[in-house]
Amino acid sequence: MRRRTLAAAGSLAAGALVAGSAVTLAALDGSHVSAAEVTAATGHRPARPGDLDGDGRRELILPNGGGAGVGGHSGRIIVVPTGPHGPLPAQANGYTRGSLGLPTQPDSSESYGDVATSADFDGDGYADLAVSTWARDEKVSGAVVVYGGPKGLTNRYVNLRGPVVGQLVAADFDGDGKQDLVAVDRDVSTDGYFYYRMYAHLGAAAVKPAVVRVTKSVEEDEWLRATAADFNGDGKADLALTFDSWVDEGPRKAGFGEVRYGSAKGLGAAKRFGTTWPYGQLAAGDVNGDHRADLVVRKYTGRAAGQIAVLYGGKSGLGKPVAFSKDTPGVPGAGAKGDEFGASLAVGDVNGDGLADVAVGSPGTVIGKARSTGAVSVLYGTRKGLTGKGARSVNLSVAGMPGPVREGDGFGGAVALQDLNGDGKADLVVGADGRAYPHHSDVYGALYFLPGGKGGPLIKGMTWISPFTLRVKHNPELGSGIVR
Ligand SMILES: [Ca+2]
Ligand SMILES: [Ca+2]
Ligand SMILES: [Ca+2]
Ligand SMILES: [Ca+2]
Repeated sequence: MRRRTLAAAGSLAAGALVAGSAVTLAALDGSHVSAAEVTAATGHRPARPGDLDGDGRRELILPNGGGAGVGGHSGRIIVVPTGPHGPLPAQANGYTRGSLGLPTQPDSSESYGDVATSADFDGDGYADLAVSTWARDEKVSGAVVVYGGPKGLTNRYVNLRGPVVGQLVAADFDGDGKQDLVAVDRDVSTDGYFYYRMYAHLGAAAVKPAVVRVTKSVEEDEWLRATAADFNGDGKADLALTFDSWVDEGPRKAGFGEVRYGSAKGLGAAKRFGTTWPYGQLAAGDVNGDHRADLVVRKYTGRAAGQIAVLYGGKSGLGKPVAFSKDTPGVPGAGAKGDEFGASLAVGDVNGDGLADVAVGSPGTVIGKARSTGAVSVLYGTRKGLTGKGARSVNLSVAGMPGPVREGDGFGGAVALQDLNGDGKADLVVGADGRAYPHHSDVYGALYFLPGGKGGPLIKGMTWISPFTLRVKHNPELGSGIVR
């Protein structure tokens, strides 16, 4: 029924990941709540998401579903180790299904690593990685969880068979101190509905998922996206989903957002938070410091410049959407047609004041005469909520960034706010999957790491990650996604 080619689905799925998957604050809250419990049980403290080798600093993990692997394996995950100054691209490793010892079906249509998320599922002090995998053989399709260890990813895994995964989200939804995994369908099922699968307290063995129906397919090209955070502050993570649908890349025909609150019995019934806005990408974190996570979501505006909305968490759940755009006072630049403000979103505390901030990608932004060069805006959290005041904007023409800008760079097609240098402030990572290089005909893409600081992301201290600085060579789609 889906008409999109696999290649396109792969690259978009990786892009979609940016927006959404598991999260920053909620995941951290979840780990915090559970730490004592799990420590008592196992003698270990669960690792933060992304800290595969348990050294206290998370790695930069990149989906590279289109990356060529060895021995006929298509797709891989790239793990970039980190140090006190951030990512160390010269020490990066690429992991294919074959190199991890996962079940394979070497086949040109095989795909692995389009989407992924990280959490310490077995609570052993090493973060683990859930990765999507697709092949003609259904025994190989679905997702796998690869466990971490002192040297990073190990060859220990569990295979979670299922349909093609559009997104993976990890959080503790039932509050038992163990991380749960939600796998969202990429495609409509044979009965015409979209589902998600919930693997409760996954641990070190495969568990039978609860299969939950979300919505009926209405058009031919549709996305179901998800993120998780504790919006009502009851210590259990909640699942937010958005659905949007369109025909021939035209305006979205339908869409909604919904939230399902976590409870000891798992996720509750869906509550819609918008039926008039088609929503898209989403991310979450505590923007106003009231210990309840807030949801940030893209509002589709057709060819218009783009908007995002913040729905603040409260005792009884999410509040009403409050909109922000490039035209919000204080936000640099002015909204222009085709900017795609909100095409990627990330939430994290970049200036270290204890309140989460929001990074918004606008990969369609024109810089000078170069179309779709792209920009990223950073808006700050305050006790009164998100503000445009003091917002920053970064693009490849700014002094200190490795320009020159070129048409189609797509800077900001992916963003993440993750503490990669371990100083307690979230660092900004920006993907530019359209970045081409002189004298190279292929488009490889690039990523840019900007450390967090008191004044926001610091261009001084930038690390450039490209096919030329990364030990893993030849990376089409580099910068199309960043694993949460
Ligand atoms: Ca683990
Ligand atoms: Ca909750
Ligand atoms: Ca809040
Ligand atoms: Ca902040």
